[in-house]
Amino acid sequence: EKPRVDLEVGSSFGEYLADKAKRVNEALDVAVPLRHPLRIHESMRYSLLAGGKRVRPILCLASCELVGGDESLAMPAACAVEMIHTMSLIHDDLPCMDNDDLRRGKPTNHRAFDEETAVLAGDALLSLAFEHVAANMIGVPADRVVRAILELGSCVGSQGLVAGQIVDIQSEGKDITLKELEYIHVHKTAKLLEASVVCGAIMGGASGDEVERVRQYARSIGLLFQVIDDILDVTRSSAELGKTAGKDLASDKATFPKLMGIDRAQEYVRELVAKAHGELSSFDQAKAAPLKGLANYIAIRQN
Ligand code: GRG
Repeated sequence: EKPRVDLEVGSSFGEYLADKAKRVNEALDVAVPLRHPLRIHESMRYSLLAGGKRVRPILCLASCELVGGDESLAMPAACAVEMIHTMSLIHDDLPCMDNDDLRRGKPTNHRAFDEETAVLAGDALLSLAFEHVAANMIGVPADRVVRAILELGSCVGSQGLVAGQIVDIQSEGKDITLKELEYIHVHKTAKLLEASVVCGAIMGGASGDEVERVRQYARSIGLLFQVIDDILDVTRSSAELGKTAGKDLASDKATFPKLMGIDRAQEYVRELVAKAHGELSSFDQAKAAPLKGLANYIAIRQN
């Protein structure tokens, strides 16, 4: 039987998101002050404060609160995951990678500054992510900080984001299987979402069992994020072309709708939302509501 999940997101959840994003933005603004050498800090701030949905830091804060921690305990880790995400976007847009001109509705970092500065801004943001967590561990036991740093490090490196990116580059123009596509997305997208949720729980004082359950939740929403991205690509280009066969169904790029069909991809979305909700069933349901809402939000997002 197909799982039935209500994908409605109420207006109070919209307020929750806006409120959390506002505090994340304030913390990021303070975390990267404009100081000497001005150019590198301008470049870092340009991309970091350029908008974006702040899904990863909000997941981190919500996960901390799920296990009874105060938001403030997870704010440094929340900033760190957004710094890592932003660095990956800056590097992904470079001429040697995707060579993109626009990001978050603005010229990409290397267009607004130059290639050298964009590479360095990414490097500096990656390094600052770790420094920021270690420097702001006030009130958090050291073992939690070490475990969070381990999660962050492993999600970025050659078993994480970098692994996904290199396999993606190597698969360009080739036919790939659904398993290979999932490998790319798990590493490029899901690993950082997982680290965001897990770091929040660790900072909030979660037990080993609780960490494992939020990790499973995060794995489902990580995949969900990418299936939705692929569906949006198809529906957006279909709308542009005024027909059902969108750009991605026609192009070489492997996507979930292309490999499994659009109907099955939409069914997969519902299964992943149900699985994510299921992983949270043993927590206090009032405290689990934001993470459930975030799974719904990812499933119905339009950008
Ligand atoms: C980590 C050293 C190092 C290198 C990075 C370039 C690279 C290796 C990896 C690419 C990672 C990448 C760009 C993955 C795509 C992630 C993704 C789904 C981006 C869109 O995220 P949203 O929708 O964007 O949350 P906003 O702008 O809302 O934050």
